Amino acid sequence: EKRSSITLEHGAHRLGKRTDAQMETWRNYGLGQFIHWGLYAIPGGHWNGKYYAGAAEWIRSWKDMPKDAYDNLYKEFNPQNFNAKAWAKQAKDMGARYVIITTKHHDGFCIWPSQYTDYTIANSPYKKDALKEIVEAYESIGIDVYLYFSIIDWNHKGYRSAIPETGEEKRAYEDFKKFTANQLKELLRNYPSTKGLWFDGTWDKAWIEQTAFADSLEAELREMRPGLIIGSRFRADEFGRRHFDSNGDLMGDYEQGWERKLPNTIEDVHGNDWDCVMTIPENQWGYHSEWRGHVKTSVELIEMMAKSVALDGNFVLNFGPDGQGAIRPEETKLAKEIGEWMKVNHEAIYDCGYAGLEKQDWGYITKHRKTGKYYLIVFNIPVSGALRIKLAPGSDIASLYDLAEPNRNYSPEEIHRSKADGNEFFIHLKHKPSQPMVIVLESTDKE
Ligand code: FHN
Repeated sequence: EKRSSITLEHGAHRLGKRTDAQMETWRNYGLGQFIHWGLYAIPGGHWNGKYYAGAAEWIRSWKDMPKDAYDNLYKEFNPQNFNAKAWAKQAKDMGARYVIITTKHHDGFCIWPSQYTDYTIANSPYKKDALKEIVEAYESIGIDVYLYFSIIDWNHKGYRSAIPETGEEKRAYEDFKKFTANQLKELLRNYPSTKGLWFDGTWDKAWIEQTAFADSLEAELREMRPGLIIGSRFRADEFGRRHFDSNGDLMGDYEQGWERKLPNTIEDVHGNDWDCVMTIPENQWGYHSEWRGHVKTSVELIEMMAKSVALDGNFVLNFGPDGQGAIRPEETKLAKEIGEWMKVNHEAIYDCGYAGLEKQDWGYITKHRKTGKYYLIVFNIPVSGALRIKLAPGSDIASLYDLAEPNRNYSPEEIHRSKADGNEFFIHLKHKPSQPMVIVLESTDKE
């Protein structure tokens, strides 16, 4: 519900979800892969033997990192182990249906040969267009590609986080705006098969003030590429509101605010599409050679994915290949484990969303958007061994089976129906699985 309704020129231009086919595809992905790959992968969170405790892709901003040294790293960018086909194959085996790749992070280094700056891969010893290799490899294996683009650009002379009203700085920022627009159009021209832009680095005061410019640039980009998908991080409204405009309406096609965190209830997502982008360690996106603190397990990640889908979102897991282009063994192991689970259980994730049933403590319930089947994704088996489920009034269980064992229906002895509340059932489990399990429930619901 709208909180207020003032007239906005640069607020949301659409209320409610997009209903076109491209967005429908996006909504149904379930699982995506994020890749942060750029010059920061070379130092990998260290400089001169010192450990940088921040996110590896931010190392340039560290007091112990000489800026000159960082800005010359492109002369060493020559990833000999980079194999886009191997990345794509691993993502596919994990079960990812889309990838978001950093074309340019805050440092400004472009992994495509942009004609608008010299700070690109074309001037590195690698020379080749890595972005093109990535787009081709992923698409040829059936994974849709989205382009991450940082508005913050520490390399561009005109970039500022804040600018005065007039004067030279202001003029230089105008050049920066032009440059940004040029690069975005160049990306859409050069990689016409990609599906959307994933914006980042849009929180600076200077950028927030570019309301009209950003709004018209977004319109131009959308016009260039009908169906293009852009999230809520690109622009602010005329009152400086980001993501949600001054009326509380979402700007862009989906909410991009779920970074390293998840909503807890369906109310938290306000009926919008959304994605959650998640790191494997606590806060490292680019390659850091030494992960400290908690590193998530595959079961934790699968749980986050299930929770995302159960709340109508996509889950996007980040990978940070190293300076030679190799994906680190820890990530490879997790991708493999998630892939093994997905091989058996992907039906509970793909093309599924919010089930509309009461949340239960044992896990998450998703619902297939076409078949209407419910998937009970179980993470915490109660000591009683009985899983409670509450169906819609008047509906009954038509069939119940484990996704891993579709030919064995649960027997009547295993399903207890509550007498007091006819829609409440208890499913008695005979075994405790070592992995999160999925039970398929077909109900007698008529929709
Ligand atoms: O500063 C970046 C960070 O390095 C990383 O790219 C994440 C990914 O969503 N975005 C920014 C922080 O919000």
